[in-house]
Amino acid sequence: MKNNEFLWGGSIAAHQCEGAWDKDGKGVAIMDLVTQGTYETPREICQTIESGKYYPSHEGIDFYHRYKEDIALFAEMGFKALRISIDWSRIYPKGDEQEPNQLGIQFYQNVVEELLNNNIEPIVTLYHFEMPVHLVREYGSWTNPKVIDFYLNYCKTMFEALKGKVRYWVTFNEMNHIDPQTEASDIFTYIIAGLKYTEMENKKQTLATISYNMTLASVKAVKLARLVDPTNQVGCVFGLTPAYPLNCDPQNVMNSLKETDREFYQIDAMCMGKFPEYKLKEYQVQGIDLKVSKEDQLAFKDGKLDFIGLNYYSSSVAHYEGDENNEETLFGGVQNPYLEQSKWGWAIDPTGLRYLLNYVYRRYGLPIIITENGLGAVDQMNSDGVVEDDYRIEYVQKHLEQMEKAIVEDYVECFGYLMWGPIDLVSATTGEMKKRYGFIYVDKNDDQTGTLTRSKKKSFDWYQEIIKNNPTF
Ligand code: BGP
Repeated sequence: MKNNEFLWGGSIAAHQCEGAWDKDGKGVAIMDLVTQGTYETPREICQTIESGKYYPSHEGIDFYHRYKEDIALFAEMGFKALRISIDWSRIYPKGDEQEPNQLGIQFYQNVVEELLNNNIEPIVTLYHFEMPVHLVREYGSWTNPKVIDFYLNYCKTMFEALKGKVRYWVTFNEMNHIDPQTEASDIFTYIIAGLKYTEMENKKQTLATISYNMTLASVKAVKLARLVDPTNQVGCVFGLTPAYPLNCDPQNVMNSLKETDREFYQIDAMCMGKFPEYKLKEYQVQGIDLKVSKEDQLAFKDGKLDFIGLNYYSSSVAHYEGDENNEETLFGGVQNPYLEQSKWGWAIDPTGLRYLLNYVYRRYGLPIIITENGLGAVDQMNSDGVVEDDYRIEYVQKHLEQMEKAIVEDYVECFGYLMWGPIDLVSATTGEMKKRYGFIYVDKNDDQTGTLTRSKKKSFDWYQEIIKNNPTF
């Protein structure tokens, strides 16, 4: 990539931190309809706004008004990069308008300017689950190819508005959780496309169509980004989970390979210049109607990614013969007896990061940036008002050690590490504030109390040292 310096930093998403959900002409996005849920039953969080519930994301951490203070703290830690997302509904409130909302554009221009003034490289995600609700209700979300055109129009507006300022773009965050081959969960189909899986008619066909249209939108956006500015570097972010075999029974090893590969077909389509034949054959057998037109074929050829963004939190154990009685984890499969889990049941597996970096790099040969990694935990302040989050330091430290091995010993081209949620923000899958990731504490609680004051956790100084001592690998 262009940078010689390793891109140390963090990742945040608009709907989890900005707040100001109905300010300055912003429309309603699907994530504005997510309220606090319980992690045991993620489906409960798919509520509608009319229910009168409290929505922590509506205020977020008020990044909308406090971005300068927050960026100053990131700069103090030594960040070289910050991944932000643009909330589509700030730019096109309903999604299908002719003219964009200038106040929305201005906000992101201000944020980007502030980052550049602090020598922080902006990495901008165009779709981190922030689709205007109007597009879901009136057009059926990504089931409708018209939505691809609305998305591209929005992308063009932002490529032009931030031309010469933003060099790294991300077309989508984690579309890979949409896979027609398996049962999906409401939470994933809801946050990605605003639709509940349980309410879908003809589930397989609907998921295949959503997935295909999003993949096509991504490759078309890549081409568009280059047309607007040939120096743009465009990637897509995937949330990947290696699935291990329960034991060396070859059948289980085979299951694990299939399970790991299951969410790779979109990446194949975005990196290999064509929608994969194996997926089309699978669709045919399952009675899913999906045709790749001549025009689409060209789009896949022309829209190959420049880099891959990897979100990594956890590994899983693949389904295996005879596991019917085992309880499923969020990532599918069964619990790994060799690994500890976070409070939210996510297996903590630093080696899985090295495994994935190798796997992805060897498959595509493209540069990779770690776009998310971190530990969701319940933080408590000590009597001096400091969060002593040694557990977070340990988590990140161990993952960084594995990342370093992948770069230095395995020769994986990895050009950055962006820790998820460097400042506490609202959790995406639970809608809660108590699941915290940050190096910076935000005084906000799920009972609607808190001053939103920022303070440094113990991990703040630790990450600052890491960045200072490791300019490159
Ligand atoms: C990823 C999302 C992020 C983030 C993270 C942690 O899948 O891209 O938006 O939220 O998961 O998840 P959670 O907030 O549910 O702990």
